[in-house]
Amino acid sequence: MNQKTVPQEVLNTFFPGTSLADVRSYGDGHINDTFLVEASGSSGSGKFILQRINSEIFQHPEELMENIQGVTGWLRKKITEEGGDPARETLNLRLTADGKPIFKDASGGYWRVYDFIENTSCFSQSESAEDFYQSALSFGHFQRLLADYPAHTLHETIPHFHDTPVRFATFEKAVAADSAGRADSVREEIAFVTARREYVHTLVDKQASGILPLRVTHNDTKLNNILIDNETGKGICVIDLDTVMPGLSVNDFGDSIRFGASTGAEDEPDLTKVSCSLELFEAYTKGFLEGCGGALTPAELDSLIDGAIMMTLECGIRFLTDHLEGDHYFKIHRENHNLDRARTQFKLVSDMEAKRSDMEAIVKKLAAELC
Ligand code: ADP
Ligand code: GN1
Ligand code: MG
Repeated sequence: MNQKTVPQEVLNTFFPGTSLADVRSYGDGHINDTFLVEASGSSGSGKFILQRINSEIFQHPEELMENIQGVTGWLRKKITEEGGDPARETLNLRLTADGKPIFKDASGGYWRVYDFIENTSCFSQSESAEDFYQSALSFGHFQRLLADYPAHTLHETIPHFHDTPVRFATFEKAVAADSAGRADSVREEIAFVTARREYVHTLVDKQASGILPLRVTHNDTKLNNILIDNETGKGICVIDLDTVMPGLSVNDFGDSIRFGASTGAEDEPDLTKVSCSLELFEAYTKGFLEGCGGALTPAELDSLIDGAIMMTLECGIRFLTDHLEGDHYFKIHRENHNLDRARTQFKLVSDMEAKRSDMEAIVKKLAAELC
């Protein structure tokens, strides 16, 4: 669903008595509809991020907002204690006139508003190893600040979100059903996934046997889910908190590598431009280990590379599944967009598999220095 207009009742609810200078689509997330609102008036002036939550994907938006209120409240307290600026370093929700963080419109759409964080940039590809390093510090730091968060209070906003064997089973069903009639045209990609049938269990098995601990994790650690301060160049705010849930730290690490260590865009059609940069991999690993502040266990350090390969494979499986099912999950902007995305992920998986020993050497060297 890609709704491009905002009902008046939504604006009246979040911005009563305010004249709105501008409301326009914003950002390039794949899931929610995001708008930038510029307002002036008695109940508050300034810029805001208004979002229509994708309630086909997040089926319990009120629970999701309970998570976000809890997590942002916790972060605000910790950031203040550490001498930071909570107005810029975490998301701040704007409530409705009756104190709610969410509003349901007459046609069933769910809406929320955050203060807009000014003078920041959000990158859809790494422009420099330094920016990527900064994002790693931020995601590692985020995990450290939430290390003692009461995990049992968090709702599971998307069940089995990073359960790769479940993603694999859903993919196999999509191939069998072939509801969009596309399976024959993607036999090579299907074979790529099927060849990794056993591998998809690697991390969930380690979690089930207690080798890898569950932590409070972000679960969607793309570079464009960090705001970088335009003046200092530092990663200041982790955004897109919809999937904060108990999970594996190696998946947070891995999802960042999947997206930000690639030399090409996530949807680059020319696969010769797509590979995993070892320079970017090293920059991120350094920042993540520093940001986590020595909290990772030896087993987690040992599984970082599997985190990178698994998140990339899983994301490729999800894009290919969506292509096979007729593109109902991720927003697409052109024909075969999900297929192009799946192909970049599989190219990266192959490249990381080939570079595993180089990546291992980098992790070993940095762990010895920093952990
Ligand atoms: P999605 O779940 O669709 O990815 P996000 O929550 O990541 O949505 O928001 C989409 C984009 O909006 C972000 O990539 C970022 O550019 C921008 N954005 C979101 N929240 C803020 C904020 N509080 N201040 C400034 N920009 C923001
Ligand atoms: C989605 O919301 P966004 O665009 O940050 C997706 C992630 C995928 C990512 C791929 C809730 O993230 O899981 O890794 O696209 N979010 C959800 O780019 O499914
Ligand atoms: Mg996002």
